[in-house]
Amino acid sequence: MSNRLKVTPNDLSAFWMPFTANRQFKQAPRMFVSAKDMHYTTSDGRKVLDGTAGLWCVTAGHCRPKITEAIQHQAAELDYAPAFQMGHPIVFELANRLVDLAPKGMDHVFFTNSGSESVETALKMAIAYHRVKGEGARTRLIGRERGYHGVNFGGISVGGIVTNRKMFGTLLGGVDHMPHTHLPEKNAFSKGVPEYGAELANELERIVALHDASTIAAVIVEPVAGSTGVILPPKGYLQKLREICTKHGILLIFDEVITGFGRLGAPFAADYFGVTPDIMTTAKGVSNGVIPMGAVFVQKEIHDAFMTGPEHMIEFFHGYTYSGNPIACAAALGTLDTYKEEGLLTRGEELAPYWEDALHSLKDEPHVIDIRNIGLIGAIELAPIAGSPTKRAFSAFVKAFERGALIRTTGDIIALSPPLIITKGQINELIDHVREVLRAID
Ligand code: PXG
Ligand code: PLP
Repeated sequence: MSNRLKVTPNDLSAFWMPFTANRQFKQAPRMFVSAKDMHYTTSDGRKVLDGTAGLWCVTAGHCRPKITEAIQHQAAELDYAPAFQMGHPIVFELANRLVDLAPKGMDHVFFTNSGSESVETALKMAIAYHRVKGEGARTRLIGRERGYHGVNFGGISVGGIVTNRKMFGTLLGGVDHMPHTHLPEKNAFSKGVPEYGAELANELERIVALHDASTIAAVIVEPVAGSTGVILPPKGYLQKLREICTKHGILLIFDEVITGFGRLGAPFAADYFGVTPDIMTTAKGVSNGVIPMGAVFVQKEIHDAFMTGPEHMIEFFHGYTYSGNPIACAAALGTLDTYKEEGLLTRGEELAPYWEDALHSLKDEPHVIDIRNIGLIGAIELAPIAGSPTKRAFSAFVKAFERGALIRTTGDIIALSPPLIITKGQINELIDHVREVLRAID
C-alpha cells in the first residue's frame, strides 16, 4: 500500500493514459487506491462518492463480495481455456443466464471483452448475415451524428463524435449517418424522454431512398446516447426506427453498452422502450466493470441463418482469444447473482422519480442551460466559457473531485450515472456537491 501511495510525476510518464489530458494529469495526479460500495479512497486518504459508476460500468457498486469470491475461486480452478474449438462449463452457464434475462427472442450471445469489440462483432455479424442469406449487396452501415460506439475502426466509422474521427483517416467506406436528436430549443429541461423530435427517425427513409434498401445491412444507435452527453430518444422515435428497419429488411442494432443491465430501471433499454432490436451490444455492467467482458445478443433467426453449411466448418470467422474467458465469466455470474439478490436491474425504476427531482433542483444554479434525465442517468449542460469550450465543465470535474465526488464531463456537459445501489441520502449528497461546485466555478 505504502509504495502505491509514493507516486511522483517521474513515475507517471511511461503510462500513456487513454482519453486523458496526460500532461495536465501528470502535473497534479488524481489517484484512487481502494474502493468499497459507493466510495473510492484516494491516495491521500479521502473518501470520494462515485457519481458515475466508474465509467458507467460499476453498476452494483465496488468490491462486492459475491463477485470477488467468484473471481478468486475461478482463478484457482480454471484460469484459462482456449476460446476456439474448446469450451468450459461456466461460459455456457453464463450464456444461458444472460439469454434468460434478455428481451424475448434474443436467444444467443457472443462474448467479447469490451463495448468496442461488441460493436465490431455486431457490425460484422450484420453484414455476414445478409451475405449468408444471399443478399451480399447489403453492406452499408448507418449510424448517427453524436453516436458513440467505441474506438475501433468500425465503431468510429458509424460513430458521430468528430474528435474521435477526424484524426484517423478515411475510416470505413459505405457508412452514412442520421441526424442526432438533441433539440435544446424545443426540449430543454424535459423530464424523461422529450416530447419533440420523433420525426427525425424519418431521416432514415431519406437515407434509404438515397442508397436503396438493398445496399443497407444495418442501422446502429444507442437507445439513449451516453458518452456524447446524454441525448434521449424523443417519444416514439425508436418505435419509428424499428418500423422503418423492418419495412426495408435492415437490421436494427441497439448499442446498449451503457443502457444495458439496469441503468434505465429495466434490464435493457429494449425492455424500457418496448422496442426489440435484431442485435444488442453490451459490455460494462455485464461484469460490473471488474473484469473486461462484453456480450452481443442476437435474435434466433440471425444465429440460425449461419448454421447451414457443412457441420465441420466454422460458421462465423470471428472471435477473440479472451471471448468467454473463465475468470470474466465468473465475475459476470457473481455480478448477475448480486443484481438478482438486490433487485438492482429494476431498482432504477423506484429511484428514478427521486433522482429526477434532485437533478432538476439544480435548474436555477449558475451556468445551467439544460438538465436531462432518464432512469439513473442525469446530465447537466453548462453554458461554455466564450472561446474556451469544455473548460467550465472540466473545472467542475476537478472541483467535485476535491470536494469528494466523482462526476464525468463531456464537452460542457456533466453526466451522472451512479451505481444502482445508491441511497436517497447519497443522491442528495451527490447533487449538493454539484450545486456547490456550480456556485464555486467561473
Ligand atoms: N458503445 C457505447 C454506447 C458506449 O457507451 C462503447 C460502445 C465502448 O465500450 P468500451 O468498453 O470499448 O469502452 C461505449 C463506452 C463516458 C464514457 O464517460 C463512455 C464510454 C466509455 C468510457 C467513458 O461517457 N462508453
Ligand atoms: N495480433 C496477433 C499477432 C495475434 O496473434 C492475435 C491473436 O492471436 C491478435 C492480434 C488478436 O488478439 P485477440 O484475440 O486478443 O484480440
